[in-house]
Amino acid sequence: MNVRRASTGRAWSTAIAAALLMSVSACGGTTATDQASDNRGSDDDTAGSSTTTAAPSEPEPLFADEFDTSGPVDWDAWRPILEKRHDSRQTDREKNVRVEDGNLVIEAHKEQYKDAEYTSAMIQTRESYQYGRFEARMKLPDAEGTWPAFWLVNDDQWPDFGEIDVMEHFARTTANKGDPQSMGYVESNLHSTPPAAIEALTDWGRATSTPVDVTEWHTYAVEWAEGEIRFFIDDEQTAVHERPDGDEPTWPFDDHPEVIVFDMFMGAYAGPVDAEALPQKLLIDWVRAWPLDEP
Ligand SMILES: [Ca+2]
Repeated sequence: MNVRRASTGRAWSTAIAAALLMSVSACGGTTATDQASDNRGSDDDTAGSSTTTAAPSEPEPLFADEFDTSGPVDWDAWRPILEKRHDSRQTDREKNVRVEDGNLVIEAHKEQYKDAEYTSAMIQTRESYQYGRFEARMKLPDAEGTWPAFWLVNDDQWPDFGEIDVMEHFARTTANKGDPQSMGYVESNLHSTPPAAIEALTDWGRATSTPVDVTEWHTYAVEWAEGEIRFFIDDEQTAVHERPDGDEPTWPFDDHPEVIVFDMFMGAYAGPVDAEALPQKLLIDWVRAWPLDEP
C-alpha cells in the first residue's frame, strides 16, 4: 500500500481542501489552482519534502464515493448484503437503497418481506483496505428502533479478524440488555475475539459513547494505523486505542484488510421499533478513504 501522508485533523482538512480545489481546477475553475498553491505555501505540514513525488497536497483516495449521481447505487463498487439481520431484511431495491439529491439513502420501511416485518439495506465495498483515514458525512434518523452504522469489517472470520465501528447509533430511549438509554449517543467501538469471555467481545475498554445531535450533519472518521486506531467526530478525536503488549490475539487489526460498510438495521440492540415513524432515512453525503503516513 502506498502510504504517504501525515495525519492530524487540521492537516487533513487543509490537504483535502487543497485536493478538492485542485479537482475544481481540473474541471475548469480559474482561481482554484492559485488558492491551492496558497494553501500549500502557508502550511508547513503539507509543504513538499520531496521533488520527485506528487505534491502531498494532492492525496489520491484509496476509495471515494461522492454519491452525486441520482439513481441506483454504483454496484460495481458496492455489494448488497441480502440477509435478515436482527429485525429487518436487507434488500437492494431502490425503495431501500439508492442515490438521491447528492446522498446515498438507506431507507427503512415497515412491510412484511419474506421472514421480516421491516426492510432496510446493507452495502459494503467490493474492495477491501488496510490502514487509512476512513470518513463519511452522515445524517441519521432518530426514530426509535433504528440502528444506522458505518463500519469496517473482515467477514472471513468474524469477529476474530476484527471489526471497527466508526459510527453506530442505537436509537433507544429505554434500557436494553443492561445498557441505559442510548438515543443521542454515537458509539465508536472495536470488536475482536477475547481469549475467553464472549461477553467481553464488545468492550475491552474499546467502547466509546459520545453525545451527538445525530439529526444534524456530522463527519465520522477513523484513522486506522499499524498498532493504533483513532476515532473522530467532526475532526475532534473521541478515542484512541493502541495495540496491547503481549496480548495480540485481541488485536487482529494489523493482520487483515477490511471492507467499508453502511447499513441500517432495525430493532434488537436499538430496542422496540416505532413502526408508526417509518419510513426513516439514513443519509450519507460522501465517503472517502485516504492513505496515512505513519512512522
Ligand atoms: Ca454527495
